[in-house]
Amino acid sequence: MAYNNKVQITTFGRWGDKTPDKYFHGLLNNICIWNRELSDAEITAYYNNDPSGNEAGLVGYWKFNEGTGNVADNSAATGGFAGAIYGASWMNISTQPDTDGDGVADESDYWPEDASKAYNTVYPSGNNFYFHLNEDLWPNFGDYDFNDVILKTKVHQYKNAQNELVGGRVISNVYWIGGGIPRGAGIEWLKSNGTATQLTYLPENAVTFSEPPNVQVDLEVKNAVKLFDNNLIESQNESVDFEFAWDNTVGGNHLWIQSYIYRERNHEIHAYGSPPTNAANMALFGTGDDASAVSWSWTPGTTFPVPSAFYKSGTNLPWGLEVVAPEFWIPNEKTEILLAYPQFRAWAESGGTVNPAWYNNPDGNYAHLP
Ligand SMILES: [Ca+2]
Ligand SMILES: [Ca+2]
Ligand SMILES: [Ca+2]
Ligand SMILES: [Ca+2]
Repeated sequence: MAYNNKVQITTFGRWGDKTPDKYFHGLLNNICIWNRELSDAEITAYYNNDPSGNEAGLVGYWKFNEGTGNVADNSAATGGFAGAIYGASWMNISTQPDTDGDGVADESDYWPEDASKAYNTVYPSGNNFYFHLNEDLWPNFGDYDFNDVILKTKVHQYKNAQNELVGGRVISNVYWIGGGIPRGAGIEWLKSNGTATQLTYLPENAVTFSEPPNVQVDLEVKNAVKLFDNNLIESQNESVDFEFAWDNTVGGNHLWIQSYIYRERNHEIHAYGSPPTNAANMALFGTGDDASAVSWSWTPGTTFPVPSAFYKSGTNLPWGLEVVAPEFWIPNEKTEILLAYPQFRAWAESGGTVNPAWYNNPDGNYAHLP
């Protein structure tokens, strides 16, 4: 890849858009930028031996040998482009213990005695949670109070010293139960293209799970678990906490998780645009108020764009939603979410472009905290 000399700012260890959770959790050293394509032989040579700095085409070479201060000098002979350091700290790897020998110093290693794992990233970041809201009367709107099952969740992603995804952890709490029907909840794992605009079905056992109480591998669906099976309505305030292992040779380094509830096992309700699992009763789609597609393929390797054509009404209203926030005001029982959140309808019907922060503006006459 040729170096683009029109780039205004180049950032290492962080996405350029400054989103706070998009940081590289690891060590950076000897970063080179070349303005020409390297041959395979050159790549091998520079993998084994650092460049001297005056090689043809080497325009950026940050060795990070300063060891102190806020500037990383460019050691390429062409000079210029000293780097300003923000929010990173220096580490002298020659003096840092690395107990498990995975190449990540103990101080930076979330598992200093386990060479298979090094970094843990928690989503969503900070004091935010995923809130998964569900209306259990799909395919009809019914009371449309959207409070029948609300799960509050954090997802951890584990990476190894090579920054490859190797597993993670799900901690999910039953934040609210506002309906008597639901029997269980589920989570299905898919491969993502990294921006979650394209998802891919994985072959069996690409993801494997621990099964503490209230968590069971779903034998009908590949790479999925059942939570609180047959016991969801008695489980308010209860939590599940389990780990999963991810085979990155099959699934790559980006995952996507979709949560859903079910009434009878084949009556599934998913978030807007998420497809049903292969255990769902497809005859329900396109009935009542639902205007979804009516057929689908779950073959491993099948890739599809999201949002897909499922779980939406003719005017784009959903039956399941994901909100990222520190807390969520619950629509009062039998009160339409359209009343509890005055900005909701315009948000949903616009496809999410209008009122993107609708969930921060409940009407306290029609909504409450738990
Ligand atoms: Ca280590
Ligand atoms: Ca480790
Ligand atoms: Ca309801
Ligand atoms: Ca309800």
